[in-house]
Amino acid sequence: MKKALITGLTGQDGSYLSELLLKKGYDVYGLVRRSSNEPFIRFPDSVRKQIKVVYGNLRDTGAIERAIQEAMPDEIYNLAAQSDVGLSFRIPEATIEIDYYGVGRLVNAVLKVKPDTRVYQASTSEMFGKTNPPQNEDSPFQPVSPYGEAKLKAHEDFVKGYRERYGLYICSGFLFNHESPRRGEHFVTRKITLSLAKIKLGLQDSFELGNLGAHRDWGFAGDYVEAMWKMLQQKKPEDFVIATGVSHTVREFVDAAAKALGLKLTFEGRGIDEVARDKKGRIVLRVNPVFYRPNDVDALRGDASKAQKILGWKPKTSFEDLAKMMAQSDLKELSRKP
Ligand code: F7E
Repeated sequence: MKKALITGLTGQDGSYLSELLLKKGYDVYGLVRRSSNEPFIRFPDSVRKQIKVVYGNLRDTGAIERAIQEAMPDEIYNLAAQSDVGLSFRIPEATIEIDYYGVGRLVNAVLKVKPDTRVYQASTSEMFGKTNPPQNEDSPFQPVSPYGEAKLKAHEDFVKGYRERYGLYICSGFLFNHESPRRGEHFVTRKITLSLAKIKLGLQDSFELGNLGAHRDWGFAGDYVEAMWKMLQQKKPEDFVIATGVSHTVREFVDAAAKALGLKLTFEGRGIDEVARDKKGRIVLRVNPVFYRPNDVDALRGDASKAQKILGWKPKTSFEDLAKMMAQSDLKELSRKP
């Protein structure tokens, strides 16, 4: 039986990946941050029971080494991160601490305890930043956020660097935005579907967003964890862009999610004066500059043809189906609550 250790197990990607690996017959271990809240909120009980938990985090070398000693994994998936791009402008030091130094602690622990472990590093489209789309593995990196900077440095020093210097089997997945009903509520897609579902049910009148014109290449997280696994099953470690190849604006996501809930919205105005109205003319969405970032990536659209050719991977879920899945899941959950 193969063994896998997942850091960031309790996040969106960790939950889908652990389900996938359990289905494939893996023994799954998770490095989990101890917190006062229930960390397994995203997990069905049947899945939770099968996972072996090691408490610790990427700030703690001793905990990382203990997790590797306990699991003696064939594969490690490093999904733990301070992954909120907007927040990274406000907490750059903590972002670097986890997203850069944390990766360093992990790869050094792998070399010390079990150097034949295969490692997946969650790299990101944020590293391409201002580079014009479509972005592929050969595109230049021009990050604009502390998050993108930290992830890029981790890729250069600990993925490329440790692969070349120490022969570590380590791959970067340059994953473009990937969403699901399990997405954290502060990311834009989930904020939109949750707000619109509340508006549909009369629990809320309106909501606010920042940059409606930003383009993102949004896929379904459940499809993307398959690619992570495939990367670690190859003869040699390589890096891959994982994306749908189609991009949409934040405004288009609002529209698609609204349609899925039977709400017809009309957008009017520009910049911070833009609003969306429902068919009765009521304002349901306003722009609030508070949600703008000091520097945003305007246009991301990935070219995943290398992943298709070498891994045989391609996305299965369309943009419209993703928006519908998320909006309907939020509507169902909210309708169930007393
Ligand atoms: O923002 C705009 C915002 O926070 C998407 C992370 O998983 O994917 C994610 O990073 C866009 C940006 O994701 C709001 O300015 C407008 O242009 O959902 P997001 P992100 O920054 O693209 C990459 C691949 C990662 O690696 C990251 O870890 O939406 N936007 N209004 C807003 N964004 C938020 N969060 N909230 C708003 O109110």
